[in-house]
Amino acid sequence: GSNKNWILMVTARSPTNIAVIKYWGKRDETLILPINDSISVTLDPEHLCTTTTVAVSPKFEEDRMWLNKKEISLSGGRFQSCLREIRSRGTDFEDEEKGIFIKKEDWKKLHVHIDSFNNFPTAAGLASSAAGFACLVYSLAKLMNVKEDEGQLSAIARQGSGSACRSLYGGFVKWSMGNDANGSDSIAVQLATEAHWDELVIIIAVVSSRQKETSSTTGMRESVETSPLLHYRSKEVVPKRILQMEEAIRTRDFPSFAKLTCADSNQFHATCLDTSPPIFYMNDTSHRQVFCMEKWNRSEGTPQVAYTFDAGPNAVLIAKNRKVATQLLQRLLFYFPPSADTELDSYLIGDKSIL
Ligand code: 2P0
Repeated sequence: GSNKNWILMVTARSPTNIAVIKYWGKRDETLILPINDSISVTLDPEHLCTTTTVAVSPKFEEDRMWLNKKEISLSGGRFQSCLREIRSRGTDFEDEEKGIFIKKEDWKKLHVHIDSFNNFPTAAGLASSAAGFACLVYSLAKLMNVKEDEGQLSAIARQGSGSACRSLYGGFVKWSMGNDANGSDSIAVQLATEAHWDELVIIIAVVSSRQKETSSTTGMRESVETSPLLHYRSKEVVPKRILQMEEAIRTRDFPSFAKLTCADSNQFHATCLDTSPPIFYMNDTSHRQVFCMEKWNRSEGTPQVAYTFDAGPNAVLIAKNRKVATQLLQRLLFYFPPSADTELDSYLIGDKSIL
């Protein structure tokens, strides 16, 4: 129709995810294809999530995006890949009552405005790109009436940020590295829903909210180029661990789950140290937390808590159940007490804190 006074909007929310078998290293940097499979747990959307509203209108003159209320550039290759892939899959849309008729080829000409915000401090290095790109791709797909399933959308989110493909699903998710050169089979699959193992409690102990010094993208490129351990890990270690982890999740075997999670986090950080120049993501507080959890698990005779660290010093602790989670919080407060300059409402408790 001739009505140019319309605006179509979609809002979506995506949680972040925490890898228990880590992704580290790409075989293709543009398509973001990894050198090994990975497995993650998607967090509850109440706590660490991105909310994105996407809008389209004939009045918009260019694609624009705001992140946490500040305008950011969309010129990066990763944003452009996601926008291009979604636009090319848009289908016809019509709302007769409002006089809106959009043909599938129109999506390539119409401009979008994107408004995104994180409900957690972006600076805290808590996997904001995973939730961000998952949410961007999902909301754009809904807006443009894209009919693809989550698996195919995950392959698009992957081109925004590797770990983002795993945030399209809740529960336990595997990102298969795939074989195709074009990445069509490098997608996420859900292993189990959140209801399958709902006794688990995840606690994130924020050790530092400072921005990490080496970005994941740069870090993994340097590891691929210089670390012999990374190549051994991706070929010899991860394939076996993926099978063991799938089995541990399927049977809700917490001791196996915890041993695999901790071992994989430690090996990931070992590959960082094996990189030249070495990359240090964990700090002294992180190391003390590992020591504390190992000691507790050993004294109980069977693991109570799994720990895992990403590209930063913050500990992600997974307790066997609510009772253990309560004991864990008590231990954290005892061994890592909040300092005097506590800022409770900004999640930051001095140098060592609890989210
Ligand atoms: C993971 N990390 O599996 C691993 C473990 C950090 C340590 O995925 O370059 O932001 O955008 O694909 O996904 C962080 O890397 O990197 C990450 P890109 P991404 O969660």
